[in-house]
Amino acid sequence: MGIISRGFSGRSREHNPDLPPGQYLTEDFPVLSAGPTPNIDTADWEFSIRTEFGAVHSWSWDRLHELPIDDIDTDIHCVTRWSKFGTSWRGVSLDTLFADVDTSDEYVMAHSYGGYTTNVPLADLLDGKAWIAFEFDGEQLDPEHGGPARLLIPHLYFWKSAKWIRGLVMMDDDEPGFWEQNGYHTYGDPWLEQRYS
Ligand SMILES: Nc1nc2c(c(=O)[nH]1)N[C@H]1C(S)=C(S)[C@@H](COP(=O)(O)O)O[C@H]1N2
Ligand SMILES: [Mo]
Repeated sequence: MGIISRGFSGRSREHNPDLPPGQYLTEDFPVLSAGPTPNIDTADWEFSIRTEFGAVHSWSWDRLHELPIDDIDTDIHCVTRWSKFGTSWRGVSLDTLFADVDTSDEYVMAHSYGGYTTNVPLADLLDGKAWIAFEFDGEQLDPEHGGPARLLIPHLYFWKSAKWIRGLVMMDDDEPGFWEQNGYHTYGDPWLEQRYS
């Protein structure tokens, strides 16, 4: 390479190449929830994947923790323009959870405890791109941030990372979830600034 962009070293962090357009960096971890924080006991918690054939694959809290657990170090980007670098999480890869799932559908609706929904293409959940995360910064995930467990899809705007995740339902068409019905972009790539539709 050897090409250093002009003025980079003298300019402020809006020119940081890891910061998507229109974003600013924050050290805080803002809480953004459309409703109250549900109180979910891990003894009652269950996560499921439902296919177009009616098959339901489900995991209790204990069964989830018997699966291989990944350490994830990633930047996150909220559509309200904050980004946070180098967040650390632990969770189970969606590749692991989809390993035995037979589906031809290409879209997924994520459903949360409390009723939140968000849509995502299946391809964006696979190949090491998404997790069911239950630890943040070495601690159990705080309920405000989606504990006991949330979806983590760091390459898309953070509204796609459904807190208090309860299940995924396969869909043959891309249908809008909660924010997508309210004007947010159907896909939400932060590098393309796909904020609103
Ligand atoms: N269940 C649920 N998940 C959600 C939301 C929500 O309101 N409910 N808000 C989304 C939005 S808009 C963002 S930016 C992130 C915020 O996550 P945080 O509160 O941990 O920062 O969660 C996303 N996941
Ligand atoms: Mo958001």
